[in-house]
This record gives sequence, C-alpha cells and structure tokens, in this order.
Amino acid sequence: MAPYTLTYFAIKGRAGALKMMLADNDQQLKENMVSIEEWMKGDMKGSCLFGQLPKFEDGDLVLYQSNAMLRHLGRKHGAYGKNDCEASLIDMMNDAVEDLRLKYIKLIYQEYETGKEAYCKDLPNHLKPFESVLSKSKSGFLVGDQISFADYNLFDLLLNHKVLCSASLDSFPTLKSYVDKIAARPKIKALLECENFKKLPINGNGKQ
Ligand code: 0HH
Repeated sequence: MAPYTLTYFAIKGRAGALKMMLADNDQQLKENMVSIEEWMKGDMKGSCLFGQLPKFEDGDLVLYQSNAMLRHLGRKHGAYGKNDCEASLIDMMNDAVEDLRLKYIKLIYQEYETGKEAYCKDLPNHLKPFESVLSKSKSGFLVGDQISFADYNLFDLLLNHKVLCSASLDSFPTLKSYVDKIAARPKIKALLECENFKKLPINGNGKQ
C-alpha cells in the first residue's frame, strides 16, 4: 500500500514539486483526483481545514498547505539540509519560490490576457536572485551539497515559466543548466515522461 495519499484536482498546480520529490525518493503516492463538479457541491471544501486542496495524508497525519507537505517530506527523506543553518537557508529559498509562485498564480488566474507581457518582461528581476545563489553553489543545488525540497519546488516553477515565457531562462545559464540537470535525474525524467503526469494541465483554467 502506498504510504502517502494526495487529494487534489486533476492538475499539476501545487502538487508538482511534491510528486517530483516523492518520485526521486522512490516513494509511491495514492492519488484521489477531485473533479470541479464534486468540489462545487461544497461538502469536501467544508471538510478541508482551510477550505482548499491539496490535502496530503501520511498514515494518521493529515496535512493541508503544499509547503508544509514539502517540508514534511523533506524532513522524512533527507531533503531538508544537514543541520539547522542549512534548514533555515532552505526555508528562505522556499519562501522565495513561494513569493514567485504567488505572482505566477495571480497572473494565470486573474490577469493572463492583460498582464502576460509585462510579467515576462519583469521575470528576469525575480529569477536573478536564484541565478546568483546557484552560481555560487558548489553542488549545483540551492543549499548545501544535496538536493532539498526547495530545489524540487524551484525546478517545478521554472518548468512552468519555460512554458509561460519560452525565453525565460535564456539569460540565466546557471538556471538553465540547473533545470537540465534536475530534469535528467532518472526518476524525475521518468515522472516527466509518464503519461499520467504529462496529461495533467499545469493550471485549472486552461492557461499556462
Ligand atoms: N496555500 C495553499 C497551499 O499552498 C493554497 C491552496 C490553493 O490555492 O496549499 N488551493 C486551490 C487549488 S490550487 C483550491 O483549493 C489552485 C488551482 C485552482 C484551480 C481549481 C480548479 C481545478 C479544476 C480541475 N481552490 C479551490 C477553492 O478555494 O475553493
């Protein structure tokens, strides 16, 4: 039996990074896909602590909030640094990924038609700090000498941005090779090529 269960809409959305981290760690995931019709009935929304998905279960532990899920799995699978200082730096980088993800979500769901051009123009200003951190990293990961949950999260978001603005990484050689390197990790590659994952839209409104 899969130790972990994810309940979420049939999109990559806020679950992409989590699936990548699990795949990279050889972990099975049971998925309950919720249709928009089911969600609109309201019972499930009412049962969720913050009225939102994803919901993640690890045995008796029930988690909401996608970043809490990443942290939980990071702790369990050695992807949260090797000491407290590394863990704090990973938190910092993940918070920065979340800041960019919120901007991305706002664009996708609220202002895609009117805001896409300006968003893509401004994107380098938001990518520059990640390029800077990675260009100083000996391991090629955001923090320390091993991959962390913040790397899976950044990788997932960079893939979304490559779809949104195809030239987004052109002026960031380190970010570009970072994406290529993570995409080439055998279990990540297998996930990215797997039909069940590929067929999921990135977002819930058909925009990407
Ligand atoms: N801070 C939370 C987290 O990180 C945010 C969760 C969240 O925004 O986990 N959940 C949204 C779904 S992700 C939610 O539950 C955004 C995609 C929206 C598209 C949904 C339709 C998909 C149809 C296939 N939203 C529902 C709600 O708030 O009622």
